[in-house]
Amino acid sequence: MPKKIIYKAQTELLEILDMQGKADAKLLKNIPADLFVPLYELMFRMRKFDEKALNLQRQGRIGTYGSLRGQEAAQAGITLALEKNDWVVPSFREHGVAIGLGLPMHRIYLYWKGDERGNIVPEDMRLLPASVPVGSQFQHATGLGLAMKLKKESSVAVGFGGDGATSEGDFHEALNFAGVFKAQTLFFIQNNQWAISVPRSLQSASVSLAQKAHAYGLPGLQVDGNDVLAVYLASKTALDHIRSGKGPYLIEAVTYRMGDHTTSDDHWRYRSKEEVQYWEARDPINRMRIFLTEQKLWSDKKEENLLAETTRLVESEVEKLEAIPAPDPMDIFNHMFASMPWNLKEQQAQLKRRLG
Ligand SMILES: Cc1ncc(C[n+]2csc(CCOP(=O)(O)OP(=O)(O)O)c2C)c(N)n1
Ligand SMILES: [Mg+2]
Repeated sequence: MPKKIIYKAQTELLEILDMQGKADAKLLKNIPADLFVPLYELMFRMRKFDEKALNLQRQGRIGTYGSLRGQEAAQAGITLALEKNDWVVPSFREHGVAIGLGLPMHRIYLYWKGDERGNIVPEDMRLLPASVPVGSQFQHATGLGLAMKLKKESSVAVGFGGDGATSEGDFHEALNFAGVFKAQTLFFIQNNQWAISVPRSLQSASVSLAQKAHAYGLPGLQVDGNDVLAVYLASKTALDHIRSGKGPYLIEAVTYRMGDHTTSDDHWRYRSKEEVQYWEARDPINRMRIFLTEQKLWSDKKEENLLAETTRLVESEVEKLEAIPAPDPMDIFNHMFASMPWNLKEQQAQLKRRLG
């Protein structure tokens, strides 16, 4: 018997805005025009939140912080495509998504202050706490997506992870399971080119991360993650696909972590000036501002007002943060075990004596 081709695949890349802020007119028609300004404003808020966090860390007012600078389009595009009842399962860099969902900034700063109370999500939000073990979020997202299906809800669970997270076994298990059981899950990969100091080229020999979806029987789409319009459209397409019962979907948003991995890192030890400059020229916020200005939806005056309003918001959130009393040191023993093991009880008693 001659050999037959049993499977052929191709992976698409979606881009709408070019570097001059010009949009593909045909694709643009798929995006409600009344979202253009909100997408920009949300990215702007994320950037100001982030700049303040870095300053607070350098002043010793919060602890180690992981910046999202450069990833604002990826995070705003998906967030504004979500519906109220969708589940968000973040890793540790999705503060922009949390802001977009309405989590007050001071809660997020509190978490990065090393205070786990900042990681307690209000009950009325379908947002899981930030989670540091790389890749573990995907399995939670698959589980939630399956739960939504069994409950016959049209909600989707979105699991976030980075390029590095796609090398974890968890990622592959989650995709495999979701594919077989048609979980209502969107896997949203922010490929920011680096996993701490490990470049994308050492992460996988695949041409794209999006194509990994094909092996598990689900669609995978690559999108320009610094083009907020493209990320919105890709997300909307994926969410509609999942809501209509066709099963899970994977998006790879190609973007760049413009700063250090966290404030404990120095990215200049492993990245060149040229590389960083290349991506700075692709800053997602500047690109969208050019587009809005060309569309006559933006002006210097509007930018000035937005800056003043956002600065006020961020400052008032920092005031709220700093008005929160420090946690009780005894809390360190709580919330881990249903009944405390003997050795922790001993340590608890010791600390109590010490604190008087
Ligand atoms: C299971 C696990 N291994 C290692 C680490 C240490 N670690 C924290 S972030 C990170 C890199 C993650 O890279 P990526 O998934 O690309 O996300 P990014 O930090 O770029 O947003 C590593 C290795 C961890 N937190 N969890
Ligand atoms: Mg990464």
